Amino acid sequence: SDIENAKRNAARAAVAEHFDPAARYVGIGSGSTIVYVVEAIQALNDPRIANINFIPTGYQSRQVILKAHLKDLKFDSLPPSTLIDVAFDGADEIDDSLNCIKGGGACLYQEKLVATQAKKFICVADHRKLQPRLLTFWKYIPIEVEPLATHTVMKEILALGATSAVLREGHMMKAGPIRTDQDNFIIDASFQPLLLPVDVQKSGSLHPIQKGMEGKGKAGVWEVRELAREIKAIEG
Ligand code: DER
Repeated sequence: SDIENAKRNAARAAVAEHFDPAARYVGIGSGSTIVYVVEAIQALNDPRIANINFIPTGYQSRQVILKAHLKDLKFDSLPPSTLIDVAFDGADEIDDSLNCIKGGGACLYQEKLVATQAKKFICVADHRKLQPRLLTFWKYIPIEVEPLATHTVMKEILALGATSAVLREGHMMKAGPIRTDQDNFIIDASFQPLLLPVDVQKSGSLHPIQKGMEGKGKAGVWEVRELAREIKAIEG
C-alpha cells in the first residue's frame, strides 16, 4: 500500500542519512515503521554491522532485532554513562518542532529511556504523522502508569484539563487493561490540540494544560514526559 511504501521510503532515507555502520550502540524503537528501518540496515550488507549492539525498546523491538539476526543488548547492560550513538523510532504524531506523541504501541517507557540516552534521536514516520500541532490527528496522549497509581494519576490529568482519561483495554485480544513491557497500565488522555508558544502569545489565552499549570512557570507545548514529571511532582 502507499502508506507502507511511505514508511519504507522514510526508513531508507533515515538509514542512508543517519546510520553509521561503525557505530557501537544503536537504539531500535517499536511499532511497524521500525521494521523497515531494520530492513534498510540489513540491506547495507556491511560486515561492521555484526559488531553493533542494538538496544531494543521492548519485547516487540527485540523480536525485530533478533529476527534480523542482529546483536541485541538490553538497555540496562549498557556500560554506565555510555551514550547510544543513534536511536531510530517511530511516533504517533510529530509537530514542526519535532515534539512527538509516543505510546500508540504502549512501548513509550523504554522508547523514551533509549531516546534520552542517545546522542541523536531519529524519528521515522510517514507523511500522516507530521501535523502543525500535536493532537490534530492523534487524539490522545498515552501515559504509562503504575497500576496502583491509576486513579490518582487520572484525577490529576483531568485536573490538568484533559477532556477524558481512559484506561487502555485489551478488547477482544485481552479482557481487562493491557499491561506494558514493564507490567504497567496505559492511560490515554484526550486534550484539545496542543498549542505552541506562538499561539499563546498570539491569542493570549492559555491551553487548559497551561492553565492547570499556570503559575508553575510552565507554558508552551507539553510533552508527555514533562506532563508525567509534573504529575509525579503533584503526586509526591
Ligand atoms: O508507540 C510508539 O510511540 C511507536 O513508536 C508507534 O506508535 C509507532 O508505530 P508505527 O510505526 O506502527 O506507526
